[in-house]
Amino acid sequence: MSNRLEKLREILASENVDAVLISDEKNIFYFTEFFGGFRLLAPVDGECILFVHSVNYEAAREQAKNVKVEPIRIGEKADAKIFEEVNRSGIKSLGLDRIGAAEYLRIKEGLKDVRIESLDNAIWSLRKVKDENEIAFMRKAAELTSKGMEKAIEIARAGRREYEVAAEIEFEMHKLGSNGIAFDTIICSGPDSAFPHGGWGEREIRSGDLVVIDIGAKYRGYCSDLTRTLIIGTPSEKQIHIYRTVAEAQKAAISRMKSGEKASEIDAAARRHIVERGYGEYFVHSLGHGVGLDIHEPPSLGPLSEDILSSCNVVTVEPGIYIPGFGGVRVEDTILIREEDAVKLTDAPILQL
Ligand SMILES: [Mn+2]
Repeated sequence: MSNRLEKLREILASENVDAVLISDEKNIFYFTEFFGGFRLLAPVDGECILFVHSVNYEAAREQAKNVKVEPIRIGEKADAKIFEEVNRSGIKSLGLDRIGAAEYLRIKEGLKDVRIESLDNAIWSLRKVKDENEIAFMRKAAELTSKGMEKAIEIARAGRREYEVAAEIEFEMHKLGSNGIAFDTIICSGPDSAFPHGGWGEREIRSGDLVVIDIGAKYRGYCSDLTRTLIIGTPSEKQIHIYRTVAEAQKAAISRMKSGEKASEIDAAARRHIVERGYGEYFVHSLGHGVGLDIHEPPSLGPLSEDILSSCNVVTVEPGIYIPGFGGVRVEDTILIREEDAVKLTDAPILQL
């Protein structure tokens, strides 16, 4: 953990910034192993201070690593307290991560003599390269998610409703030790499977349906992401053609992935395949995204991405074809990038049609 703070300090030194004030709860967790901090003030040298509201003070004192914990008591103004600390330590330049506009304006107003900079991308440059511990947690999250999919394949049959399937998958993952879900479960059947982010509803699954099942367990704060599409009953020619196209596109992308590859080229490899099969206009999203403490984070695998894949990135590869009124197919895995190749962390069968 302190290794992460050391790297943060190297960034501060190279960017010539005296300190960074971190607001994003996942960023705070990344550096302190504690969820529930309010702000983390990390100077280029000297002690890091974690400001916490008194409701989380005792928990923070017990759990937060590498920081001095400073309570914000009832009736105390958080901003004023933090600004006072910034002034007291002689900080003349301050980096920020992700904050809202109102808060940014308050900081500008409250720290008039301090130069403010964004260090959001610099912090992502750390977070997108997973360390050994993170990879172990993500493997576990992926394993729990794969178990959830096993359950889904067992129970998603004609006559079951989307919400029942969603509930049973989540219960299964939870029973096995998941700390929660990484995002709202997607169970979209029949024509609704053409909506990539469709959630789930009351629809009863019927024979002839495509059913898109997109799920993710969380473990120790780390997310996972897995999609399979089921075909209920006997598949039609068109369903088979679409399904094969998507599965082949995913395979084409994964086979090219390794450290040093352009993320946009990986998207292009999958997209080219789908375009060649005549479904280009129905692949309406990027090929994939980074996964970690957030479900969507850098690097991005899309046509406009400027990211270069590097060893220990964890990303999804999730081509899809969505035909309004007909239905959709998506196949997705969470993938670990290595020096010479890429491996799936999630595991679930792909239909052999
Ligand atoms: Mn995804």
